[in-house]
Amino acid sequence: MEYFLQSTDYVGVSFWLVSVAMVAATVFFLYEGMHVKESWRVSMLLMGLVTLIAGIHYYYMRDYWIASQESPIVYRYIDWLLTVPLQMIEFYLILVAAGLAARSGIFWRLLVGTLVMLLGGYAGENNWIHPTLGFVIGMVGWIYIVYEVFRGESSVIASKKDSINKAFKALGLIIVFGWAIYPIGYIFGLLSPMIGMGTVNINFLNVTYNLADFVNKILFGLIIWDVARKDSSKDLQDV
Ligand SMILES: *C/C=C(C)/C=C/C=C(C)/C=C/C1=C(C)CCCC1(C)C
Repeated sequence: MEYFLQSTDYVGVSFWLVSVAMVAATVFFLYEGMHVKESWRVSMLLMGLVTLIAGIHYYYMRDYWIASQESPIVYRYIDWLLTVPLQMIEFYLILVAAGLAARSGIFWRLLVGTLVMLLGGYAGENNWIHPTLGFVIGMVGWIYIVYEVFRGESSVIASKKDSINKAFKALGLIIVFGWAIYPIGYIFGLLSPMIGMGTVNINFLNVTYNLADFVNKILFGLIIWDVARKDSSKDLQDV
């Protein structure tokens, strides 16, 4: 049982780095949110809330890991349960912020996909169901979200405005490639015995999840910040 971070604990170091990055990102998003045009402020505030919620959980996850050297499964999934839906709202909000007529059904469908994905993963990681089954259920939820973003109602609406379409596609790429880091962590961390790659490797699982959270919360927010900023300065030029 350790109380402090050890120099050999590279997983602990990754928890540490991400926890501090989340705090810094929160300050950045909240501050920058005050300087974009009004219709983008709620979007920027949401990004700040996502990194704030993640930051709080990371402080707990970090301590949990350092003390027990075990996966902080409950903290991790509570964090995801709160932050992923907030990011799904973002998809809906950027359409609204851009003045496009979007229906809230877009958000509700993305939420259903999120819940299926996270419940599958949670049940699998806790061994309530076979980890492989949990993985399959999680994949179904994820694929459904990808479908909605690229082929569903929201993508059709986004295509009506060029600048938004670009942002939508960029966020969509995060949902595909950034999010793919999570199942990679799950496969090589938890399913390794099933694919003949030795024993469960929670070091790999946690480092990979930590990297994924960094990309999918902070980079995701930076993309929105970039669109918001460009959309705001364009308006100033129009005046
Ligand atoms: C801020 C947190 C985010 C964006 C978390 C995203 C989590 C995922 C995309 C998790 C995906 C999973 C699968 C696609 C299958 C296996 C189980 C999961 C839950 C790790």
